[in-house]
Amino acid sequence: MGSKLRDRVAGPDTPEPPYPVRLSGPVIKGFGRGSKDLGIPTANIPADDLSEKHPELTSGVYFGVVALDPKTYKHEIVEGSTSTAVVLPAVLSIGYNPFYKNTVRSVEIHIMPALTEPSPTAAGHEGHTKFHRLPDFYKTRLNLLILGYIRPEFDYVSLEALVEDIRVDCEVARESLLRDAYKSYLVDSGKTSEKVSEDRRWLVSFD
Ligand code: ADP
Ligand code: RBF
Ligand code: MG
Repeated sequence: MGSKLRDRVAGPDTPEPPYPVRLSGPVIKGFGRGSKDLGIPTANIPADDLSEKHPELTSGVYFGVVALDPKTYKHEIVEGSTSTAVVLPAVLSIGYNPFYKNTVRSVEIHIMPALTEPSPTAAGHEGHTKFHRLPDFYKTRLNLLILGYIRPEFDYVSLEALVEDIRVDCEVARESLLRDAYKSYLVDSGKTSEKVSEDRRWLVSFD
């Protein structure tokens, strides 16, 4: 964005319509740049019918929560039982990546560590940000609940400027998800509303 001044959180303290928005799809091959060029792996899911099905999702950067099908993706921290999907925070880009001038729209999701773990993208290691990385999970079904909008897509003067903005996006997503009404999508607090429970059930169900 050029400007270093960015809000620490995005959107209202409680998700408002149209959020949460449900997206789902198999993880497909992307442009092969995420890890290689940027050091930021992004799981791509098909964006074919997105404009018809979700006209509300304008191009931009969003945050939310994801789950991967435990039948094909065994999460490292789940020992023994592999039947329940793990829900993790995520930041995503929907659009044309103006920096790369893509001609097709893409949905690219960067999965972050649990909020109980230290953030690898916290400021302090100038120029040495390491983004979260999991073992590859191509072809695995991914369910995503988009909970809010962060910013529009921008073009950048340099790769470093793009990476720095994505680093800040990760921090904004974390702070945003730490609010009670958002955290309830990540952890079952017991006093979760019926609507949130229903969305959580959808998130972790794979047939
Ligand atoms: P591609 O261009 O094929 O999308 P990337 O370099 O963007 O390749 O890497 C994405 C792949 O890396 C994902 O499909 C997934 O298998 C893996 N991956 C590893 N860690 C993550 C993560 N934290 N978030 C998203 N994908 C990840
Ligand atoms: N690409 C852009 O050209 N402009 C952006 O503002 C932009 N923001 C992004 C924000 C996030 C959180 C993520 C994960 C990606 C973003 N990208 C953006 C896409 C990035 O260029 C893309 O992931 C790589 O090119 C790999 O395909
Ligand atoms: Mg990718």
